[in-house]
Amino acid sequence: MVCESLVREGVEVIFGFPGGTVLPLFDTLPRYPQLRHILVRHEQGAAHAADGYARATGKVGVCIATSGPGAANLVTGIANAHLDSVPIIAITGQVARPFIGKDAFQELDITGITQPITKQNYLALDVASLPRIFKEAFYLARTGRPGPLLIDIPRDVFIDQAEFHYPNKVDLPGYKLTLQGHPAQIKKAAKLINEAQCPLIIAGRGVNISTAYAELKELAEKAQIPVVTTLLGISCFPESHALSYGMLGMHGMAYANFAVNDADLIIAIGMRFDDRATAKVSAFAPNAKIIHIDIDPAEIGKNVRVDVPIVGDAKAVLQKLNKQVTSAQHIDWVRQLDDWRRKHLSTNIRDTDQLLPQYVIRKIYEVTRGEAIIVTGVGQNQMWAAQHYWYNKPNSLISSGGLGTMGFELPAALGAKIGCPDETVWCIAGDGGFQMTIQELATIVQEKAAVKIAIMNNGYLGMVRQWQELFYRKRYVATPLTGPDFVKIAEAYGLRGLKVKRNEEVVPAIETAMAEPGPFLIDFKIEPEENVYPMVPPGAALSEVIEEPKKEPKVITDSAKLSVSNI
Ligand SMILES: Cc1ncc(C[n+]2csc(CCOP(=O)(O)OP(=O)(O)O)c2C)c(N)n1
Ligand SMILES: [Mg+2]
Repeated sequence: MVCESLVREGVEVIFGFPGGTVLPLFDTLPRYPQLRHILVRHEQGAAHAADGYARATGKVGVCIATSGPGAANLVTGIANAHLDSVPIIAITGQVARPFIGKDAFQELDITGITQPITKQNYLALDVASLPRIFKEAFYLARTGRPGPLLIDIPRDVFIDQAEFHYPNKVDLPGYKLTLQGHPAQIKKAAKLINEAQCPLIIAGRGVNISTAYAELKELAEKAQIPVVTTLLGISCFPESHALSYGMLGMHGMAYANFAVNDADLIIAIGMRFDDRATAKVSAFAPNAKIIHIDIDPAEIGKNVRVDVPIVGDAKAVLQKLNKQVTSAQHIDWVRQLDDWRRKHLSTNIRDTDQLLPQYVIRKIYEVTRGEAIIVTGVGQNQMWAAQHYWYNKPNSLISSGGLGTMGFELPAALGAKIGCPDETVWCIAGDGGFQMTIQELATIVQEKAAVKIAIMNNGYLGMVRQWQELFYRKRYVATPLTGPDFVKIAEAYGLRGLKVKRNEEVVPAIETAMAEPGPFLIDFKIEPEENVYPMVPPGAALSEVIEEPKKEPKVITDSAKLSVSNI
């Protein structure tokens, strides 16, 4: 029933790891050759791979784990998908029904544990309910605001029998979708847009999810509205476009942050005003009215005041909104932004003999001609990848935004490559994050997934070290980090690798990686204490962005200031 349901839902790939309670399911898998099972080396890798697969393809990612420790190992990956609205379905084994509640061997209340981090979860106590549960779960994963679901199946349910009836539709009276946007709200929004002198679009992951690329472009071009994006909104609007002003937020472009500060109208589309994007909320967009388009009504007014909320799917709402927006120029406003951009070139790279991570990322951009899917870790490497690769292809950045999960990079890159075998997939890893899920190199080799890996090896938990440098008087507690010889590690796992220490080696190494038919690893020994700039210090407003390293860094001793913005 499980396999049959997966096939009916069009599933082609499952990332999993077996164990006692899911053995009956694994035993059935060979009868379903349509379902490609990929054996990961740790269940966290299965969840992240399903996540990367889902983000890259727009399909639902599926992962399987056994009860107890297997299910527990999925939790970080499920939480990660929850925070970034990624549709994945996790199937877990559970102890047999008579043992539930007895602390049986490998029993864990995984539905209890994942209740706050799933869109919905199920404990399937009746075999006949399985088709309905699967139908519902896939429907919920795909519709509205996507998210993770978990289906927990006791071992004896797997081996029970019932007739299989796959429902044609779901019956979920409590699940109401608002997709079209209220016409009166759309009218109000159009009026504000038509009257604005300094309008600014902030586009988030919702635009990527709803594939509202053409609609966003039409709005921006028709009314000449500059566009900035959140981290997860990157690539929903071509960064080469004259109206693109990059990413906003803590490590966003200075000119993007200035634009938010001076705008008289913010049109926020499919973004949730995360604190890394808004910085100090009370000082966010002080001069602007705010239109917020989001599919999830719970996001409206959650973090910032909103003048015109529109609940709906970004694509559907923009289609209607565009009809009511009149053509405009906003010449002075656009000129002002261009002026800021000229004076505050946030993507400048120092000319130096040192191997700078920004330079490495820029060269990956140049060699791949901006056509790769980039999957990042978390920390400095992530911010450099966001800033110095220019994303012109829709949906080409995969990154852990909401949860900020180190170790996401390698398994998510595997998932993206499995889902998009014809695309070039580069994994930009931190030396810390890479060591958290390094074991998935074995999966990559076993599956012949040609992932290209670039480790930004600074010998530090770099982003935390940067905070210690700036805010804790350079006390580098627990951030210096040794690692193995990553090239030897690669070879031991069965893929080729190169170590790069000098600028002139960068491009040849990237080209070698690209020419290799299989996976390839490059260990870039980057400048250890390079920092990410621009930076809006924790607690500061977007307009207080620091562009250059200060000689005497301001030390924040007030721990309350840090508490809202933990790394
Ligand atoms: C699982 C997890 N643990 C801890 C953190 C806190 N954290 C954020 S960035 C960072 C440093 C990451 O180091 P590395 O992977 O080497 O990347 P770098 O910043 O050096 O590029 C840490 C520890 C996290 N985000 N995720
Ligand atoms: Mg590091």
